[in-house]
Amino acid sequence: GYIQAQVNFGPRTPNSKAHDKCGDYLLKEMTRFGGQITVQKADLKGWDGTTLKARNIIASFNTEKTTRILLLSHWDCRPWSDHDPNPANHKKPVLGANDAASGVGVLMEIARQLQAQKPTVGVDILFVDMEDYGEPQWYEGEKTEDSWCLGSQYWAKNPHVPGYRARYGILLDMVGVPNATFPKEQHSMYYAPHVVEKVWNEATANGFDTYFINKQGGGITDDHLPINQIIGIPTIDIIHYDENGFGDFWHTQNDTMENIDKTTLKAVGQTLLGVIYKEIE
Ligand code: AHN
Ligand code: ZN
Repeated sequence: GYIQAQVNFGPRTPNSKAHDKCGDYLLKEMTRFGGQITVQKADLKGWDGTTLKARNIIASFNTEKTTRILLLSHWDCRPWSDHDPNPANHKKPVLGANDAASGVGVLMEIARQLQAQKPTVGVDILFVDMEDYGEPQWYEGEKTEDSWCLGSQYWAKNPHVPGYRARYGILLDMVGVPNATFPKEQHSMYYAPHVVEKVWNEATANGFDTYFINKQGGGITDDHLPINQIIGIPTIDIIHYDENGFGDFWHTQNDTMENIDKTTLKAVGQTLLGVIYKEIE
C-alpha cells in the first residue's frame, strides 16, 4: 500500500509536482507514525547544471536515546529510462515502484511498528532525495564525478543534528522484486562487515537466506558511500542485483507495481525488525 501510494503520484522526479506531493505525503505519514520530523531543504546542482530542489526527510524515534540506528532509502525517481530496450523511452521518467518506492515503503512499515512497540535503541529513518539524477547512458559529454547520491552527500556533510552519530546504518535500495537476491555488497563488506554479518544472520534465522544470499557482490555506487566516507557511520547496502545487473526492469518503463512482490518486502522488513529489536544500548 505504501508503495502503491507513492506510485500513484506518478514519477517523483526532481522539481516535479509529483515529487512535491509525494514528499508531503511522506511527511504526513511519518508524523502519523510518531516520528519527530526534520526536513532538510537544499538546492543541489545536477550533472546538467539543473538546480534540483531537494528535500531530505528524517523521522526520529526514541529521541532521548544516544545509541541510534540509521535506516535510509532514496525517495526520488530517475528522470530518464536510459536502460529501456526501446530507445524512444530513454528520456522518459521512471515510475519507480522498485527503484525508490520499495525501500521507502518498507521503512514506512517499520516506522509504524516502532510506534506500536518501542525498541531499546533510538532509530532515525532518513529518506534521501536526488539519488537517481546520475549522468544518463545517452549523455556523451564530459563525465562528472559524483552525479549520483546528491541528497545523501548533502546530508553526510550537513547532518540534521550537528555531530550526529549512529552505531551503524542500513540502506535499502530496490528491495521489492520477486525472487530478489541481495549479495554481500563489496563496500558494505569493507566499511561495515560486522553489520553485514548481523543482518544476514538474522535473515537466515528467519528463513530468508534465498534473498540474503551468502555471496560476495561487486561494489555499488549508492547512498551508503557518502555515509561511510564523509560522516563515517559504518553503513551497509541491501540492494538487489546479480551477474546481469539490477534486473530487467531497472531504469525502464516497466519499473511498475506488477513487478513488486510482498514476499520480498516481508523478508526485508522482518529481518530489519529482528535486528532493531535485538539491539541493546
Ligand atoms: C549506479 O548505477 C552507478 N548505481 C546504482 C545506484 C542506483 C540507481 N540505485 C538506484 N538507482
Ligand atoms: Zn535508479
